[in-house]
Amino acid sequence: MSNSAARALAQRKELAGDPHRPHYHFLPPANWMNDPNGLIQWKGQYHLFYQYNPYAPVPAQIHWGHAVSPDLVHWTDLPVALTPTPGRADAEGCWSGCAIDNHGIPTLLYTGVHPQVVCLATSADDLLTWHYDPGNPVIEGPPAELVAGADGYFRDPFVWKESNSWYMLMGSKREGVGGMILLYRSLDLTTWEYLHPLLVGDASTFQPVWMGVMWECPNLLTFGDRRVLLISVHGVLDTDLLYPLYFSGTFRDEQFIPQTQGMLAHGGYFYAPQVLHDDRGRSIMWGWLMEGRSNSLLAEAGWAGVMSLPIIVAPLSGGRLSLEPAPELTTLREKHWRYEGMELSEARNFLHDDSRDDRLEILAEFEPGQDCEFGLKLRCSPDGQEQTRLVYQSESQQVSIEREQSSVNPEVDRENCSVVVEADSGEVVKLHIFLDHSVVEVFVNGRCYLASRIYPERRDSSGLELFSRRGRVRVKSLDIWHLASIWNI
Ligand code: DQQ
Repeated sequence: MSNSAARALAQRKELAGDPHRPHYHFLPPANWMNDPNGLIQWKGQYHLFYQYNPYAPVPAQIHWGHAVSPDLVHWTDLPVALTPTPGRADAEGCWSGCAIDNHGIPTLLYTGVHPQVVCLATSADDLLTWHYDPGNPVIEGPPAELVAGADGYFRDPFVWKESNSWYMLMGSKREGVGGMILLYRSLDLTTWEYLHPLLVGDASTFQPVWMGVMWECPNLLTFGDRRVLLISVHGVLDTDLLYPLYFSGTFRDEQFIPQTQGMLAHGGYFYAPQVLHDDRGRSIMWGWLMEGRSNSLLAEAGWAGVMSLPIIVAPLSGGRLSLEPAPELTTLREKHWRYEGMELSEARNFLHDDSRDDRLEILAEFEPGQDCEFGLKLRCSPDGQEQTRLVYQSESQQVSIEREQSSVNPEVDRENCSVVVEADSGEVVKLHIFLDHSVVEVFVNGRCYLASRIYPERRDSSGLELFSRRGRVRVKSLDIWHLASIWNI
């Protein structure tokens, strides 16, 4: 075992006992992680790079960490891929970017800082080590006509090949107007021509959500002639108002025409998504799940940041998106409980008492009655002092995560969050929940994804209960699985 692999294993073992540390989600051996980067399938293996500070659980000295997987679920730590290097354009950080296959040459395009520029690196050993291109930076900054406001907001290259040209999207802003995605073109990946803004937001727009003042981490997905632009919205600079949006439309003659838009994820913790296209024609997305606790708690814990589950993205009618957990995750299923045809009411709840467990997959299908409100209590202590509730309200069609009792620790986030999930009349409400210690991810009817963080303090906060707050609800089926750890530690 190499020195770096041995060190990674030792760090993972050291942190394995932390009750908040996830066991089937990818995260670095220790310290700080944020955006997924450079996602690519190479010779059948899935490569995940990520924004990484190997030295402390804080966003500084950003490297590109690297891991590889045969199945989207089990990961092997590889050596750090990019390191900020004095005398280079990335001396102060190797910020986000992408990976492409340039005629068999693995190539990264990423943000060097500061100032923010585009750097290129290539690999000659199947992505293990990377060579910084001597011609860097390949783009020295935003176009002249934008430099007034955009300097310092020019990052996160996304590159793809189309009709014999390479195209690049860059995250930026238009001063006084809003977020902006810039479009570039190249024939050789080293000389880039600025074309025009691909899309500009209007910071005075608040419907369906505020468009923010700066747009980061663009991805353009292709589903036939349907194109989906993903962006991450920087609400107000340097605050934590961050959320991912998608625009569904067409890309023709180097113009993107958005037709519909929406929130890509809910809950306030999923950010900076990136998508990989695999050899089965799937679009597989990961996002950074931020932490929801104080910096002092993060310093004490020694780690911060978790990668979401792999999510299969596909188009739905009306410009919406299908969002489902990758089916490979079912290989983690161990003990299974199944219940059918239960009836919930205010007087009758259901306590699943066989497994007090922090690592569960739950698939619940409900047939709600008129004007009812029901849900699940997760990570529930026997006396209910700590509990996280996932609640569905039939009249408003709202799914809410209620966290005010999720922890007795005042230093962690405990706000509630709600999202409306239009359900066709009579449609079964399907809640597909993944609980992994401090991570909760919920897929609602395969088209709404909510991610949150919870940090219960009590070791006995591991109960699961179904309840009705109002009205009668039939539980068509309830499947519960204990999930295995992906780390052999
Ligand atoms: N994180 C990176 C930037 C990107 C931001 C720096 C999004 O490249 O814009 O770590 O979370």
